[in-house]
Amino acid sequence: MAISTKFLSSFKSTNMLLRTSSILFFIFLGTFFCFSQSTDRKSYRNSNGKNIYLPLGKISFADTVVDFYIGTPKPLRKFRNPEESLKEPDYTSYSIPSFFSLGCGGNLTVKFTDNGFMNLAGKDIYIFEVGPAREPAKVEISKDGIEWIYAGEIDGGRSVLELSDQNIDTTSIFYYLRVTDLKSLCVSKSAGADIDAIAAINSVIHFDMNADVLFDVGKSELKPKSIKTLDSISKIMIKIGEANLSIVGHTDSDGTEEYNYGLSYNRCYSVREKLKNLLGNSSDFKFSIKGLGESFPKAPNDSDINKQINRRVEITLLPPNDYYGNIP
Ligand SMILES: [Ca+2]
Ligand SMILES: [Ca+2]
Repeated sequence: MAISTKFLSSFKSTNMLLRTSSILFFIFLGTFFCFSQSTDRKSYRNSNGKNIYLPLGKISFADTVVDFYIGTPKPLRKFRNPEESLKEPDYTSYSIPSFFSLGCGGNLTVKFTDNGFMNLAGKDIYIFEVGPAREPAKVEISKDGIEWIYAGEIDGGRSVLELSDQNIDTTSIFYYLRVTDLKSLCVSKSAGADIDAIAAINSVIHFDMNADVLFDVGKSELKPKSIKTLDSISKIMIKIGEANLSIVGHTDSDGTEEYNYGLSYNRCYSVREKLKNLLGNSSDFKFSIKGLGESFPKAPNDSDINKQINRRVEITLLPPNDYYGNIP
């Protein structure tokens, strides 16, 4: 749900901006619900029979194919469907084409749409590679699909990545991942790495909400209309079941710094209380709230539109504390 500053600044009227933000937000929620029905299991078996635990469960998998290139020599035709690399792993045997073969030197770019991922404690990404030969591949990640960062390599014995190994920062949220076959084993019938699924172990779900949708100017009591938005978020939380929830508030530069710290904190407090109320006793969440006032603007506070961009509440679901406690 990140909306770029460039995109936002192209809007002429404040109302249009608000309306469009809301529409995009609900399209996002709709997308989420399509993908998150049914199961709450959080461990997925790799092709060696080992269970891989994903703290946020089913949403943690890559969701759409952005781009792909099939290398040469090419794999058999039946292994050339890149969609087979999405969602949960479903490999049963090598004869069933439930995975995507990159071909020698080929690549695949996927996007996570109902989750992002971060470099947090422990391993961060798991690639379910299958097939008789495990071909080495390079992995890169991106926040926006434009600027890419090297994230490491997978090979026959290692399908898991720790982003700290490449000194990747611990505050960015990534949404894109690219796997490129390294051309070292180009003879098998499924030439190139064979990808069944791509999982973010350290998945996060981030909502960047315009504060004007939730609050009247200078107020920290939620508008009646905001309940629909928070109710949608609480439904996602209930599906996840257990997570840490960070709520961070920001203001524009109108008013004193002290006033803005107070306002942004009080707004986070209202959001937390409402979410707790909507969740009831059905889930297990640990909340943290932080009011950052005007100290982290997204845009210079030099126009009404930019000020509106800066007035925001960011909600992020992260893997639960219990999970971090169990990391060796
Ligand atoms: Ca996903
Ligand atoms: Ca990590």
